[in-house]
Parts: sequence; C-alpha cells; structure tokens
Amino acid sequence: MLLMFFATWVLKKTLKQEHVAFSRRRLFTLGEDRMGMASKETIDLRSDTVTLPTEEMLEAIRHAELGDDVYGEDPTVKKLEEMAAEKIGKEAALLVTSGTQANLVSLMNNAKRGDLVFLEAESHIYWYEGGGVSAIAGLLPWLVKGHWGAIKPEDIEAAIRPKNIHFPEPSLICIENTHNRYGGTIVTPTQMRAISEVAKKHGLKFYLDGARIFNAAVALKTNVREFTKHVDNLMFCLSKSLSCPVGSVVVGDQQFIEKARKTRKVLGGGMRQAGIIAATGIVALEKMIDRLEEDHRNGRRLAEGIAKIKGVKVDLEAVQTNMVRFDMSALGVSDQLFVQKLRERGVLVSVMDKNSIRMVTHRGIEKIHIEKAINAIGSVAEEAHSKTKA
Ligand code: TLP
Repeated sequence: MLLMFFATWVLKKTLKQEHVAFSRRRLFTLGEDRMGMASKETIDLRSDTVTLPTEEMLEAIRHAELGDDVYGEDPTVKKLEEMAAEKIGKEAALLVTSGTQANLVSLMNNAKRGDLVFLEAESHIYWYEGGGVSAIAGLLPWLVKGHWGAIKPEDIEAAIRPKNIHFPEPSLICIENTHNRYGGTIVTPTQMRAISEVAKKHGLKFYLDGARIFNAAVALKTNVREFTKHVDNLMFCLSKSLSCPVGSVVVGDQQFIEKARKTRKVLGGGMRQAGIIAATGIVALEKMIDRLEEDHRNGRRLAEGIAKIKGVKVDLEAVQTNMVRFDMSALGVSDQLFVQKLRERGVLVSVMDKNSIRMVTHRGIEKIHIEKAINAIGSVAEEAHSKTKA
C-alpha cells in the first residue's frame, strides 16, 4: 500500500516536471524560430511588433514570483511598475494589455465623455484604434496637422475656441512620439515643451502616445525624462522594439494611475498573474533600450540603400529611428503587387497608404538582412521597369 502511494507520488512529480520542461522547450523553440527566420530567408520588416522574447525574458518568466494582480498581489508586476515610473520620471505606472488599451484608458481618464480632444491628424489613436476614442471613450477628436508629428503651438492655439454654449469642452491634447505614420519621426523635447505651454495656458491635459518613446530618446542620445517631463501622463509599449511578447505601460501621477487601474478593470484588463508579462518588461527596461541604436543604424542603412533604386522615393531626413517609409508610385505597379513580389523574394513589408510602403527594423534584423532586403527591392524595381519598357 505504502509502496503504491510512493510510486503514484513519484509518477505525478515526474509528469509535472515533464510538463514544465515541455512548455519551456516550446517557448525556446519560439525564440529559436525567430533567429531561424534568417535561415529560412524570410526578412520580416512589417513591424517591430513581430519581435519574439529573448531567452533571458523566457527565463525571467519561468522564475517570476507571481500573485493575483487584481488584488494588487503580484510582486513582479509591482516591480515593473515601480521601475517604469522611476525611469519615466513620474509617480506611478500601470501595466496594461496593449498600446491600444493604454491609449484608451488614458483618454478615458484625462477627459470626460463629450469632451473634445486635440489629436495630430495622422495619429495612431485616430487611424488605427478602431475609433475607440469616440466609440468607447466618447470623445470628439479635433485634428491638427503637424510637421512629421510635431504640432505647431500656434496651430493648437488657433484651434482652441473660446468658451461658448455651442462648443464641446476641450480638455486634452495628445501627441505621438516617435510618430508612426510619418515613419518614426521624433518630436523634440523643445517642440514638446512649446505644446505643453499651450496646454497649461488653456487648462488642458497633455498626453503622450509614447509607444516608441525610447527610440526617440536613444536617437537623440538624451534621457527619456527630457521628453516625458513635458506631459501629464503617457504610455510606452513593451511589445514593440523592446521585444516583449505582450504589454504596455501607462505612467503618470498617483491619482491618475489609481483611476486608470479601475478603468483598466472596466475594460477587461485585470490580468491576474500578469507577472509573466511584467517579468519580460523588467528585462526590457534593463537590457533592451540601449540596443535600439542598432535598429536605427539599420534603418538608416536600409533607407540609404533603397534611395539609390530608380523609381523608389525616400525622404532621408525623415528616417530618424527604426522606420523607413517610401513611395513606389514611379514604378508603375500597384502597392499590393509590389508587396507580393517582395514576399516572393522573402521580404515582408506593409502598405501604409496607396503607393506608400513601410519597413521597420528591430532585434533579429541584422546588416545582412538589410542588404538582402535592398537587393530584393532593387530586383522588384528592375522587373517593374523591364515590364514598362516592354
Ligand atoms: N502600431 C502598430 C500597428 O497598429 C500599426 C505598428 O505595427 O506600428 N501607438 C502607436 C504609435 C503604435 O504604433 C501602436 C501600434 C499603438 C499605439 C498600439 O499598440 P498595440 O498594437 O499594442 O495595441
């Protein structure tokens, strides 16, 4: 009897360990696949969101101390939130599921339903977040066109109307840095300060969609606080160039974050043992920021390489971080066909607008991949030219 009990115990324990070892192997396989990508000759430049976690992140997940974060009991989440607040230079932070959720939570807490929010005309919030700004936050977007994402203070001043019973109440200015649709351009700390002065003068909140704010800081070789000190609150993404599999962080003062915690719950973002996500975020904040310089170098190489290709138009001045946008209208092929031809040559890119293509460099994309991508684009261009000549 005793022997049987002992045998069952040993069996259960072995099975449990097997299970752990199996899930770990699966995770590592994922990591290796990412590297294996190069050997399969697929160069994925669609976005930096495609990055997979580093081995150190996977190890950190394995060893993370966990608890129920909705009860405020996950020590790893708490550690990440403290680190993020410290790094950004604000009182507190909150881990959320995605950049979109971070923006939504922040919009809902910076303004009340029916209010007017000033957004840069090409902002991600306006273009790519399913209209949540109106459908869920209940806000009225008022678009102000900026130069490469930087709104001129006089243009916001001009858009702010005096109090009047007919007008919606303006309460918030949002900007994005780096700016996605302009191709990763930087809004400088000086430009941010000028916008913050307008916000203060008119009693408006100032919020930053800083999905890639660390790219901006690394590119200008400056502390991220030089940007963040000008806004009331912001978000940054862990799941983009910082290589985490999931997650974004909202950062602001204590009161704002307390409110945001409740809003996140309302939106279904209470994540329980979220330490498995936070553990990767801790590694990202410690290890993944400085290396962004390499992505920027590769972005520049890529842009300079394709600038030499006939029929490809790229504004080199706008290539400031890890994105390259270019116009291929002169090639005389549709953007969809262009993307397909590149895919056949093992290079993945995305269409931004008609005839406008975006490529994003990230961890896992190295100099050799950049050269291959330039050659592939050159070869598609060549094919297009020979077709138009024939
Ligand atoms: N951007 C994605 C796509 O949605 C376009 C990308 O591939 O670049 N703010 C900014 C500035 C972003 O670029 C993104 C994602 C978000 C917010 C939303 O983040 P997620 O995808 O985590 O919801």
